[in-house]
Amino acid sequence: MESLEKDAVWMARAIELAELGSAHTLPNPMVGCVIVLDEVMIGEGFHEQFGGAHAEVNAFAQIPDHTQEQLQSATAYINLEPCNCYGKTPPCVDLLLARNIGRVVCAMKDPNPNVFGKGFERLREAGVEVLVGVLEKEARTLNRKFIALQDNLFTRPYVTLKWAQSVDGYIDPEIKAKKGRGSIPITAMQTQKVVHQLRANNKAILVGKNTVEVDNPSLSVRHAEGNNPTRLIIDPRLELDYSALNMIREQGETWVLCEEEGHRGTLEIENIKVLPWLTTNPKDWLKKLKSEGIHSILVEGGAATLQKFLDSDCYDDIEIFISHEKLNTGLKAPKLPQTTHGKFTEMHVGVDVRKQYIRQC
Ligand code: AOF
Ligand code: ZN
Repeated sequence: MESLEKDAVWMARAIELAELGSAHTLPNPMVGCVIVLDEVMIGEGFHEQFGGAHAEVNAFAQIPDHTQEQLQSATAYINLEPCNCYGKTPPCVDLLLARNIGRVVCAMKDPNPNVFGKGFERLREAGVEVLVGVLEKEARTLNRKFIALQDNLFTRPYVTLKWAQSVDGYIDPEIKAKKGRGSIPITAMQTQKVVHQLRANNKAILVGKNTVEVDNPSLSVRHAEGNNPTRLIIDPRLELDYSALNMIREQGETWVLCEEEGHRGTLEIENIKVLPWLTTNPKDWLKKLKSEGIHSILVEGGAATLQKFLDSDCYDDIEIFISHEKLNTGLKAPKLPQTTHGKFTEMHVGVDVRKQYIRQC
């Protein structure tokens, strides 16, 4: 195998490890690190949670017995440039230099302005061989939410639109489903696991008033590992009966977005925050949500809410889960913008198909 191919194999492992932190690292990046000596992995680790040890620290913790001399011949594979500054943890560049690593291979530069190339610079100045750009596209895709967070021009949260539909394009067997019916999943259990992982990987989950009325969903993370996202409900005139909602009995917060004129004083229900920010253009109130720490949102429905996000160009990723069964009639799935046509990738999830559109970064 050529050396670049070998580098790509180890980097793929670093990316795989990094992804294990998907539900716990944001707003930090997902980072994995693999240390290799004579073509053998001698230590590996990942950034497990926000505020916790960085990937490099966890990887080096596995190799206490190797001498400085041995590590001079070793390579550290990291999917992100090592940090050179103090945040909640000390600089990883200091650790790499203290352990006398000979070579560092990274997938991408850290877009955090406090790092942004300075980590590479310090390593090179100290005589470490540095190679940047191995599996860069994959690494950028993995950390697309983190990249957006570092971009001052990206003023709203990262938005993922998600829905499930039948193979003939319906998201519900009924056009106007009855109140309190409860949701009937269109897709299979394996898809539910993927969807729950998406929930855990986002700071908030958003649904419209109709979905709440019809499904009374709990919007919790049950079939994957991770915390419940903050629940955001769009209820322009505050018409829902909040005390009857299943979600308020779940761990985590519920926030309601209403119009200024729909606001009728503070709701006296524990854990519910009322935000009278709703306007016709989601861009305005999304910006406000971001300033409240909502850096990423999974929009789960219903059709009208999803269409609103599509039509106002407020989306980054689109996740469509398609069952193999036909419904023949019912509520049509949202209409995709022309610009997304031909840009979806398809993969099987058990008996269902996952169609994914990802923002270029
Ligand atoms: C790395 N390895 O595993 C991660 C890095 O507050 P702190 O100390 O956790 O630092 C957060 C910043 O460090 C984050 O914004 C990003 O620039 C970098 N993340 N760097 O070398 C890691 N998670
Ligand atoms: Zn670090």
